Amino acid sequence: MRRHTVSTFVLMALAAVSAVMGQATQQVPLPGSAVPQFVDPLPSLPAVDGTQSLKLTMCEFKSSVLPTGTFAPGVAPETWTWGYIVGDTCPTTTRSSYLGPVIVAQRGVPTEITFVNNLGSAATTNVLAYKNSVDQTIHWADPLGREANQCAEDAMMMPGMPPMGECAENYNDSIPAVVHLHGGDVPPQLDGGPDAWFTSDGNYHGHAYYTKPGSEILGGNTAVYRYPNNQEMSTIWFHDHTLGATRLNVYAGLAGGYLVTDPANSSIPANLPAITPLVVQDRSFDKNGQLYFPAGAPHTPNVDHPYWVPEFLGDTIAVNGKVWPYFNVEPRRYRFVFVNGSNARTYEMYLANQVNKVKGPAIWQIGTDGAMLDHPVKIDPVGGGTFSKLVLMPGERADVIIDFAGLPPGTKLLLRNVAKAPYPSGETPSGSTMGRIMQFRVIAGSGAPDTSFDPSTGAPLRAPMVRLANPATGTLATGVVAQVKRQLTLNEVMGMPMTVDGTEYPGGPLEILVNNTKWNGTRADGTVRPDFTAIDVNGIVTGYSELPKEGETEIWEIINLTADAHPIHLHLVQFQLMSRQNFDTKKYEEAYEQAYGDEVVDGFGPPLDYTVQNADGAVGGNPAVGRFLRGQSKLPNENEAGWKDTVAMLPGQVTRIAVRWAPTDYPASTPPADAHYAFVPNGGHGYVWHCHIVDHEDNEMMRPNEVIPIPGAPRTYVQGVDY
Ligand SMILES: [Cu+2]
Repeated sequence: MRRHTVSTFVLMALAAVSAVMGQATQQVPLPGSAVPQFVDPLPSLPAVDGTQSLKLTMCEFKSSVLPTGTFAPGVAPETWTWGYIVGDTCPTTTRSSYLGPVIVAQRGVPTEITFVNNLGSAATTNVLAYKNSVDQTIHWADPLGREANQCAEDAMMMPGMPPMGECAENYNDSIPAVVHLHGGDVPPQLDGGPDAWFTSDGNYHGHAYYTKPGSEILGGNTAVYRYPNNQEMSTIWFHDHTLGATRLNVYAGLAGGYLVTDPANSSIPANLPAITPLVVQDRSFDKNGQLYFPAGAPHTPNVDHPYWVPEFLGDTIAVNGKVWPYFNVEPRRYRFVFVNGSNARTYEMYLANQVNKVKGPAIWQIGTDGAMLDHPVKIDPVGGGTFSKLVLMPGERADVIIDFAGLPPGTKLLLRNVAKAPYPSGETPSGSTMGRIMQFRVIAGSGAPDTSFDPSTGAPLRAPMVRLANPATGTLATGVVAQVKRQLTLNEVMGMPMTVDGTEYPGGPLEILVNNTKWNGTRADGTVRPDFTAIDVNGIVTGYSELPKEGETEIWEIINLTADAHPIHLHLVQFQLMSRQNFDTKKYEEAYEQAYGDEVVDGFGPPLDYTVQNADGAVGGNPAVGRFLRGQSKLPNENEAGWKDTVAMLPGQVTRIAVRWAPTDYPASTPPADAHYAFVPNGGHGYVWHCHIVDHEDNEMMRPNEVIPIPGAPRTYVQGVDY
């Protein structure tokens, strides 16, 4: 392994870095073990009517995130946060949650939302986690126009050398933000992609910024999006998606719920219990109760990126914006929608009695990211096996029913977490802290019979969903033909270790990539590979490699060459998991290096021509993985065998998904030329696909894709008219 000892020159630069870091507001971390549990109730997230036009303002305000008594007895601590506030007035009093509302939209009725960025400036923000942690050495939404990304390029050209000058400083100007509707079936202009950001002072915009024509008069800190809501009933959500800063904006609080209801679909039981959303997010705090991101206090510097950390893992767990809350339940059925809104933490969840440790009741999953399941799936902690825990990686949701019937009032249940972090082979969470998510307290019920939908009867939840994949065989469903197969890799790029003052620093991850390709698809010299398609969006050229055709079905085989699991998320579409299969990583990596000819060049794309099919008939520019596969294909877990927009891709495995670039409810036999969207799915910056570990997404584990529309397809949702 290459290793170098730094020169005096670099040591001086490092001293300069320390001096600059010293200017940041120092934060002393508060250990999670010092935070009291189950003191305050679960905040409820207000529902707002999405059949009317809405205004959501991004505001800075105080929330009572930490429990009462964390510092002084009986006093609720106050934490500076950001959030989406309904209306145009930012709160001046402390709120119970930083999270935005749950927008209840209706299928077929568009929701027009005016988003206003009122977050102010990084120079004056009270959210220290943001102020101290914006990293100018990663490719980010730099409002000061350094689109050439000099800091990032310097970091890449001189691996192992610490960034210098302004590259090592925190950002100090107007805060950029943009809103993405995660799981939303929306035109690309409304996707809220990473380059569609706009600043709070209205002066700076990413090159893919969009607002409804005619709304420019509202000012440059505003974007008006009119979502079509044509999709099936789904439990989606919205959150920030700013290039290279999403991890900080979401960490500060910019997320909310979005429910697409489908009252016209009479196959969905009418007696499902009302939804209680449960947004699970790990957080850390300083001794003043302020949000703490690891860069905010002395830490082992990553010399390549002074403030970015490969995976943020907090030491407390907040649900709906409150750390370790309790929730009172009557002995009857409840419907919860879990949202893993964490930066990097995976949860493996089950319920257990807090006193006698008896496991249960079971969690019945009734819906996945993008639609209802056909039948409820029982996740029984007593049963063992793969279905004993509800596993959610960042970005995933689960629509569930839990039946508390038969539990005596006074019973206390813990929602436990046993997922290792980083997932799946990191540290086991402590049973007294990160092994606990929240508490359910059983209180006396009314005694009236529970007439809500009973998942244990096995009754259907819907008319059977369209199947692209057959969950019993791990192959495409009968009658489904894939027009394209892609094999794409997940790669981690390691920095060079270095020695400073006799102390050895590991190089650490420099960036994490999909298909060994940078976000903008260009090489270090700014050129686009000949096998990529250069597209100019408002003067910025990006190299695209995924250009799927609307209506076509594709198989994506994602080859995970890293040591961690990654929740891979595709915008626009819901897809279906086909299977996962182990492969010989060592032998495949040898073939990969050989295909490169000499040494793999990090960030230069796949080793071979992307557009040429390999021996497995797959494009993507990678050696065929087929001959390196080992063992049987693993079928999806029953509760994953539905419409997903984010799915866990484990290390050492190839994960296969079936993606049709069309709405979910066209019959599987629909000819590609007829399976079209209501809008033209093309233009702007297109869509993106990425890892939903937000720290990874922020450091290049994301690629744009452009959908090629079906020519002449009828469109009922028209740009310039409807949005
Ligand atoms: Cu990742």
